[in-house]
Amino acid sequence: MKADYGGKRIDYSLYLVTDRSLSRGRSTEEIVAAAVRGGVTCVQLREKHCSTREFIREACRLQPILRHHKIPLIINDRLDVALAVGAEGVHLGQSDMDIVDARRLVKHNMIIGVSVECLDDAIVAEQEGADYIGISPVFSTGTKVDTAAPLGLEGIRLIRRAVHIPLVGIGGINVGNVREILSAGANGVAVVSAIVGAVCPETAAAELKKLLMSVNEF
Ligand code: TZP
Ligand code: MG
Repeated sequence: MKADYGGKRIDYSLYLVTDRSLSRGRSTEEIVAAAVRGGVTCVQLREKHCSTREFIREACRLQPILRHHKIPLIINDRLDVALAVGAEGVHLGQSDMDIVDARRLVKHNMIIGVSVECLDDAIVAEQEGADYIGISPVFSTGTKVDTAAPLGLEGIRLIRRAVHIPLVGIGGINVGNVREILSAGANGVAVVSAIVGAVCPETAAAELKKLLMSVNEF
């Protein structure tokens, strides 16, 4: 489940993606701290509506918690924010900065993840030097409205056969289907509502973690 990154081992198995709108009035810091106690292995700060300053402040608030547990912080969309706070990585969508341009700026000092919506995107992402791929979406989800058609488990299998870098499924993942995602060939699952929107994010993360670990035992 762990992938090499410049000598560092990155565990993508339980990848939390934040979302203020689902937080039920709790702070992102609070949600992330609980999710870390529950066992998440990677955290992406995803801010779509706040100012750049607030994005940076939020990232700085998460860093002590994540660094204490050696959990990488990945910044969604914004390489400038990732660089400003010294985050471990950036996650780029198909309309964000090109991987090649991002890599030119950060060399191999930062993880670069890319969302892909089809097999061809995945092949290109690997060729261009992405460190991991987010398969988006695997299942339909109400959390993100502008998604492509769900790729399903067959999409994961197809991409797994074509690329070698770590794959993380995202979209509609919960305790009912988390095991299938790994069995189809993904290295991890990225979840928003299943943890952020849970009454107890710690318990929700712990339940997902337990199920993920049970796949590895076989
Ligand atoms: N990218 C593709 S689907 C998605 C993102 C950010 C949202 C996934 O949310 P959920 O609640 O885990 O289905
Ligand atoms: Mg994006």
